[in-house]
Amino acid sequence: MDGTSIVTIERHIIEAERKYPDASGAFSNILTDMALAAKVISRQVNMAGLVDILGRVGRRNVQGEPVQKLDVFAQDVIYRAMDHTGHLCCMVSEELEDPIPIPDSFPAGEYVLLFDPLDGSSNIDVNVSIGTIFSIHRKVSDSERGTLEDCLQVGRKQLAAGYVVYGSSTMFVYTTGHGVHGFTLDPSIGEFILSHENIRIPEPPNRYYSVNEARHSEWDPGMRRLLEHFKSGGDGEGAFSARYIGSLVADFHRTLLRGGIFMYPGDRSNPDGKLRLLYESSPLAFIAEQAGGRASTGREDVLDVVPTSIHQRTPLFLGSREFVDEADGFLSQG
Ligand code: P6P
Repeated sequence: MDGTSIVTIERHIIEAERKYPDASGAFSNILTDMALAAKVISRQVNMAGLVDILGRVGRRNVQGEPVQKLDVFAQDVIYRAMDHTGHLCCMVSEELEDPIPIPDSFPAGEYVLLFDPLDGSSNIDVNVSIGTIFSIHRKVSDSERGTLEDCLQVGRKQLAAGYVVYGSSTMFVYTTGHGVHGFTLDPSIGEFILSHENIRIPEPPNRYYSVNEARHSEWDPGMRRLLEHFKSGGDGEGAFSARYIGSLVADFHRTLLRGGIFMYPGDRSNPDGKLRLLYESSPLAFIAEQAGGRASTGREDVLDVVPTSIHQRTPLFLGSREFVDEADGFLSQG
């Protein structure tokens, strides 16, 4: 690629806005602001080994998990990038129990941002890839300042979804319902450059299954049979390989680019599993479907789940359509 054919994320978003009348300027600005926040977080994550920002803050987040300093930093960066823009009516973050209002000193807008500022943070101090996940909905209530109704919307109504993976390189991947597009950060110019246009989950997919098998004894019989099915080679197109990083964004990014299935099932102790619906499973499900894949709870499409609380969890089977369909088949047998 010669230097003149660089497509930055800002250019890509503007060109999409012109191409698709449903993408408004405000909506484009939210995506651009998220890209800026991602650059700032990326810099801090990549410095983590050098600067004393590792280790636990000593507090626990609403999930009862120890909070890492980078979690706090990422939360603050996204909040400050968004709170004053006049595009949002409220926000939801994994780090905070209640919806985040827009300060009265700033105008409110027509969109809702739901995000996990730094997922997989337990991997920070062992240098495993971590990520940010976000989802954008349009405000549906009559209230100027956003309400719970605006936050609890079914995934199929998402306007946009995306994630940032802070790995060997930092990538920003998003969809607005017109395909999935990936941008790689060039730190030398501080720009996200289009590197993966119109990502499609490969067909035939690589035969990877991705699950924490340590929970096998807690699983329902259908889940145990499903794993045996994959271990024995599935429907006979060749043996599967196990791949599990333990960082959702990294496991999903591999699944998106190579195919396979990522699974975080419910079990006896946690019937709804561990992963959150609104700001983890739902945005990744939107991306997976836009890339030709599927996302299921094991009983229904993730995008059809009607939320009842902002931090609710859901079982998640995500990736190549044929493997997710197989998962539904085994899990429906109970
Ligand atoms: P387990 C990381 O803590 C996380 O929230 C996700 O990023 C990841 O997919 C999952 O938990 C891993 O959970 O139970 O396998 O350690």
